[in-house]
Amino acid sequence: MLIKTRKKSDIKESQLTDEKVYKNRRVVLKALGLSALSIPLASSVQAGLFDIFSDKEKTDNSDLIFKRSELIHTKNSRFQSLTPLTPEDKILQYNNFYEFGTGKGDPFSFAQQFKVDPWQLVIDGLVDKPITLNYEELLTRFAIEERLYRMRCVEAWSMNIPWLGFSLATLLKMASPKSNAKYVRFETLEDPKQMRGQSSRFIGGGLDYPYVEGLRLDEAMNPLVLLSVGLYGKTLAPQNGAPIRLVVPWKYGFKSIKSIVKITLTDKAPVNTWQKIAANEYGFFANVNPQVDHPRWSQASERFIGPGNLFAASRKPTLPFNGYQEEVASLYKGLDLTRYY
Ligand SMILES: Nc1nc2c(c(=O)[nH]1)N[C@H]1C(S)=C(S)[C@@H](COP(=O)(O)O)O[C@H]1N2
Ligand SMILES: [Mo]
Repeated sequence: MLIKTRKKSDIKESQLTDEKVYKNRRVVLKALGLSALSIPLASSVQAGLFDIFSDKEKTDNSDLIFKRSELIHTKNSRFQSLTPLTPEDKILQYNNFYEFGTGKGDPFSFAQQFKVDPWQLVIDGLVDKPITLNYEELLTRFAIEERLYRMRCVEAWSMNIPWLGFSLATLLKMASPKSNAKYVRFETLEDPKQMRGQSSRFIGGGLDYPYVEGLRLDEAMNPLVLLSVGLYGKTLAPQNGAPIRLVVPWKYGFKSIKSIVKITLTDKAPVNTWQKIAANEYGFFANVNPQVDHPRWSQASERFIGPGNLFAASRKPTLPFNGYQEEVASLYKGLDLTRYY
């Protein structure tokens, strides 16, 4: 077999960089089926994505992008009407995941090689039956359903996302919480080698890692709370929190913690990551509330990221509890939502 080889020294460094950047960009966009939206990829990700000297380039470049698999699921008929959905490419490329950097394009750029298998999710603390689930079990132990949910970031942008997953309550019941369990604490993977934001306070936005979130047990047991393992019919991409992440649709997005390795039942309220860094701006509850502004901006309306130009996204009024008040308002009876934001 004849293999055509070129010596690296045949090409000047400047040419090499340009060609590499150009080709990688084209290949990555193609792999994602992208056209209009093209967030520039960071160069350090492009390096190593593929080798311009190998023949690989001509055949298959899909290994540059994390591979998502089809997930068998049913549609939950209660949560099927939400239009328009945010297009898949935007959900995959406009992210908050500070472990990979603070820019909206950083998680997509820097998470494609993230290892989700092997994985271990542990449910422990005040439970009678601690549980450990591996990667395969996360995807096969529970009946997976599709639910279309609104997602509202505390930064006042929003999306409509077709999640795949199962109710957190199902898993918690399996673990049999003890009667003194009052809260649920969630923790993201800590792995600075894979998550660049964990190895530098500058890249990671000065947050303390691992990222921690928490819910009151009665909130956690509400059937709306989803453990998501996929979206748009396929397993999650790393930038969206693969292999498993929380989705709490009536709370600001930062509560929906990604890439979870630990769920601990406790009798004390967990201090969540954002509350820890700025308690006057981010509370424990973080219920979407158009009447309680963030100290630095209004929460009365939001920029909806739908089909069309990302930067011409439409504004719409923010709904109390993000539109889920019928399901969850009773959880907060008698609570001063201005004080417990
Ligand atoms: N571990 C971890 N989870 C996280 C974050 C993060 O930085 N780290 N960002 C949160 C924020 S602020 C939002 S808005 C959502 C965004 O989810 P998405 O990128 O899948 O849309 O993830 C949340 N979960
Ligand atoms: Mo957010």
